[in-house]
Amino acid sequence: MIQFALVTPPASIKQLRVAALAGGVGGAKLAHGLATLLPPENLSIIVNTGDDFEHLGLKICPDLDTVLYTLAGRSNPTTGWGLTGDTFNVLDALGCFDAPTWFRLGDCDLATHLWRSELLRRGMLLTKVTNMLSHALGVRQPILPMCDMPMPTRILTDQGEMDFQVYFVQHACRPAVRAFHWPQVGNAKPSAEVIAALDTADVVVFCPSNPFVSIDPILMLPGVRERVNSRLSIAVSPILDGVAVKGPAAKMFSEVGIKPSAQAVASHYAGLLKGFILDKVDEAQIAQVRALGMEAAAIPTLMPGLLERTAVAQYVLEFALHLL
Ligand code: FO1
Repeated sequence: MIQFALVTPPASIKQLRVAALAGGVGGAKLAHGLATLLPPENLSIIVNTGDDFEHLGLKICPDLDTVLYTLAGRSNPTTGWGLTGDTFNVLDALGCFDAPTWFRLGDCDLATHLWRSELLRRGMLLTKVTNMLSHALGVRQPILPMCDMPMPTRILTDQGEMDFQVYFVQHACRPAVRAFHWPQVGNAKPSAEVIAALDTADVVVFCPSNPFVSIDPILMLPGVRERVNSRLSIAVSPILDGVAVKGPAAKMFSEVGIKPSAQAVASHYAGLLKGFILDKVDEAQIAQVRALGMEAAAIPTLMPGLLERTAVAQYVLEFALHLL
């Protein structure tokens, strides 16, 4: 006799198992909202590590730290990155030696980079290190680096090819982008934890992060795109009224020859998504997004505080339940 396992679909948003794909500040905000609504065991946050770099002998993982500090309630509310109330005495002292100070590492933030670098030097994997840092800061949701090996994003610009943070911080995103490049993608693979999070997810949420340099690096790891494709995937637009909420996403769209809009983001992910959430101001684009083969809805998507983050997360989860 053939036996069928009875899989009961989630009846409420709290029962949804969610894998969120996130970059830095925008990703952290939605992850924060999701974390307030879901039991910790039902949420995994898969984070871009293409922005990671070695600086002053330390391994810096900006997006992982932004997500970690945000979920720990310790992120700097003005910048979105770094720690609230941090001081910059070490950086000022480094300046006296003419050492590089363009990347603003706060004194307490430095403790994270020092300890992470030390644990990596002892042979621990980045996934394990991130888990230890999260545990120490009281964060119970798994924050998963997309992979354990380096996969740095390189930006090809009109001023030459450069590391992501050199482009982003040192050059303040001024050079015109021609293309994006991941020279080490051939050696990179997602961690077992990332694979498990995707395989057990009812829904994959693309947070409102930069499609080119935050979400694409996660999707290009072997096996990830296929897994995302096999789940119910929903994205929230990082572009609102043609402008990125934060960072260079809109500028990048323009420079690669695409008019920046929520619809351009949906089109970038077309084929992968079943649902797309855009901001109320872009409501008129709903029909164009639906024409790409996905369901679409418009809500207020700005998330300055926990109230708005929870409201957006609540909508994302209800939308997912409706589409399941
Ligand atoms: N972003 C900046 O624009 N300037 C900085 O000096 C800077 C320092 C920094 C230090 C630690 C950290 O975790 C993040 C930091 N960021 C800084 C943010 C980071 O460059 C970007 O948010 C991401 O890489 C893009 O998502």
